[in-house]
Amino acid sequence: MPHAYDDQNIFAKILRGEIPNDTVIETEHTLAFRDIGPQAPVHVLVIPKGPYVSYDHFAAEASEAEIVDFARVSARVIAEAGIGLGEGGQGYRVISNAGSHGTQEVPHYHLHVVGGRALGRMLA
Ligand code: D5M
Repeated sequence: MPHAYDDQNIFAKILRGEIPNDTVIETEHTLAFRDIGPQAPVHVLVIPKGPYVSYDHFAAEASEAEIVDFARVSARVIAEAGIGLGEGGQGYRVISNAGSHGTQEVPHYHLHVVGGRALGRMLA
């Protein structure tokens, strides 16, 4: 079954400029912005600008340019927050919830970048 994208989801509205966001990095294919309910000192969401629902949808159907840009922006978010191991940071967690079993709330693919404190074994 193909992935059905709902263009009324809140991240689609952010991408269209209909509601504000706290942007960290924006590129041609990718937007990174602060989560509205941060669960740690660093909590940034990285989203592709294209209409992808989930990790598997994005990874299977996005162009290589979109995928590389997404990965590089995610790395920049980590580096610029000072949490990356390459910068002497103490680490972080990246997580992507998908569908009902994954407890996904917003049906536009996003990566949570979380850090700045010891996170425990799972993100609550
Ligand atoms: O998580 C969806 C995440 O999106 C959740 O951590 C809150 C965040 N969120 C919801 N609305 C906004 C706006 N308007 N700005 C920033 N962050 C937002 P999920 O993985 O789908 O469960």
